[in-house]
Amino acid sequence: MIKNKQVSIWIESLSKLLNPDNVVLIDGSNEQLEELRRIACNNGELTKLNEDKLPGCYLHRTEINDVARVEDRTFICTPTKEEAGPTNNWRDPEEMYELLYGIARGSYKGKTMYIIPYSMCPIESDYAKFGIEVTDSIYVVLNMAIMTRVDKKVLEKIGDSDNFVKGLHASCEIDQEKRYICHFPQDKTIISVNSGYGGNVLLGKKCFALRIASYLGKNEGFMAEHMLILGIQNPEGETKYIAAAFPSACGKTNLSMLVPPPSYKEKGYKVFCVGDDIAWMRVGQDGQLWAINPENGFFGVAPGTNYKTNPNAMKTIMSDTIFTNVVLDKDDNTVWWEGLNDNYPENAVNWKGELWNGKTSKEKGAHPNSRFTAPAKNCPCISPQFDSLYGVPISAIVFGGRRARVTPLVYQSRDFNNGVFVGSIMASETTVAASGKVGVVRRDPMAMLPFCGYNMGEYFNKWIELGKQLGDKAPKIFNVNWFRQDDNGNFLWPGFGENIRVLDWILKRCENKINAIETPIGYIPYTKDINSDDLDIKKDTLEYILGVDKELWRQETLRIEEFYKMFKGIMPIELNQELEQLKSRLQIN
Ligand code: GTP
Ligand code: SPV
Ligand code: MN
Repeated sequence: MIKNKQVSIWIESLSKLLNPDNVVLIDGSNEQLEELRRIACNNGELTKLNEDKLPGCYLHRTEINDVARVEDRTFICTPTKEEAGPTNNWRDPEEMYELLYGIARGSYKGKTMYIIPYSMCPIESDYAKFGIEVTDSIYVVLNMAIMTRVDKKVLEKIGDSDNFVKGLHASCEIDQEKRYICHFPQDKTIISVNSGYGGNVLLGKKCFALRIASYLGKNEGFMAEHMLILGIQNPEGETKYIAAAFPSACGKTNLSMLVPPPSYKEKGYKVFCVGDDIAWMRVGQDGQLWAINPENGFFGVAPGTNYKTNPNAMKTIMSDTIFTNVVLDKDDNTVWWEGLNDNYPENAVNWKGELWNGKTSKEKGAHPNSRFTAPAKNCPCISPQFDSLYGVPISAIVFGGRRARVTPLVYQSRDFNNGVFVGSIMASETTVAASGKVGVVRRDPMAMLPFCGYNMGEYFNKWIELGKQLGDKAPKIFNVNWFRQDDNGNFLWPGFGENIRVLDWILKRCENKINAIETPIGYIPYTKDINSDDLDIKKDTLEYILGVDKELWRQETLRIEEFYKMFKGIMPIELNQELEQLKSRLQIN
């Protein structure tokens, strides 16, 4: 069935280990996927939704204990602990292989082993990287077929080489005590057991395109980043691209496909989505920074998605989409989630699979981390460059997080190294995207804390090196925070489509078109330069969220200093200098 030498050796050994009843090679054809959808509907893995209202759409529910990434059970298994660094969970590779093979042994008995060859990036791109995921879950096959480029040609590209990422997923008993998401960067291997949830099992996504790829990029000269990529076309018809890193569930998908408010549309602004979650970046032959989205679909947060907040996402998920852990409206066999609309379904099934009445129930119907998996091609504002073999040139890098206080709506770093510092001190309130406490402020450098596949100190050095390589062609670096709150917990900035007003300022700054106010942390806008025409926001509110509270920043600096201690001896000297300079600008010491 498989002629490739290295691939068949590996598959053979897995076959012996897992002991499946059948083996199926996935070729990406619609006939084959359609057959799998039929089987999954018969065995209850999927529910077919209303074909008139949601053509080609399905619903899936995961186990109740299996609804988010599990960071405390995610491991980087490098030969030494130092290689994984101070922020990753580390285990000895040999020990871990033994444990994982022990858990997976025989677990495909009575099941089918699906072999999925896939490409991250367009297959013909020089930047494409290939992977093969072995799984016992049809849900995984169907999601991978949306999120990546699953194609027979991938095996041709791999040939007899061992140049592919080996991914093994075994559902086992979905036992959370035996759940492990493990990465062996040196072996280009990922093993995931006892989960069926998104980021834990769609191995092309976080496991490969971020953790393994960041490690490969360290040696091959590219960066794998947790970033959206968007293009903004101005009234003159020029398109500039922005890459932005926000932690999970902090607004990447929303920003990447934002719909400009009427006044911007009238002027002729357009936004194009290149990617909503991951960017691979490198210095191009022209000396500029280029970014490519390795994915082929969106795995987006459902709650809060509606025609007002994200109309492009709504249109994207109207067909050929898999919904996970949302509400099933039994009356018309469609889906619903909190924040979709006020038509609370009364005759419904909640994410746990229980009968649920949205009018009377106090419990939420959809899981807060419920998701949609949709093809990028469905997105009305997908960029004409989406399938570009080279990606797009980046004019600005934006970091951001969810902070009720402290971080202003937007500020610009002083220069590239200062921008790397700004990325390194990112902090954000934790969200439902990972298991654990929600709403706790934690440091999440470049939104990569859970995704960097090697020592984060070394990773910071790679960023500093990148700046040196780019020289005066380096993009400008900014920080944004859409989530400032008042004392009652209300958001002060309208967000969503209105965020273009901030992007507009960012691009004007990149083109040196306007001045800004220098503060100890960087440059902030003059209030008049954030266009607030026809925006429902008071001038003093805008001033407040744009402001830099020096006392809060002095306290913040102490926390940054504490955080930096973790990287003693591995932190680039440039970043320690940046911290000292910030302290002196804030008159600390
Ligand atoms: P991951 O897929 O986990 O990486 O998340 P993401 O970064 O793509 O976040 P997403 O765009 O899905 O948004 C997460 C949540 O934040 C959703 O509930 C959104 O409705 C909400 N959100 C996004 N943008 C904004 C904004 O500008 N303002 C406010 N207040 N909420 C926002
Ligand atoms: C994230 O948590 O950043 C996601 C969803 O994009 S997952 O695929 O689960 O990682
Ligand atoms: Mn994400």
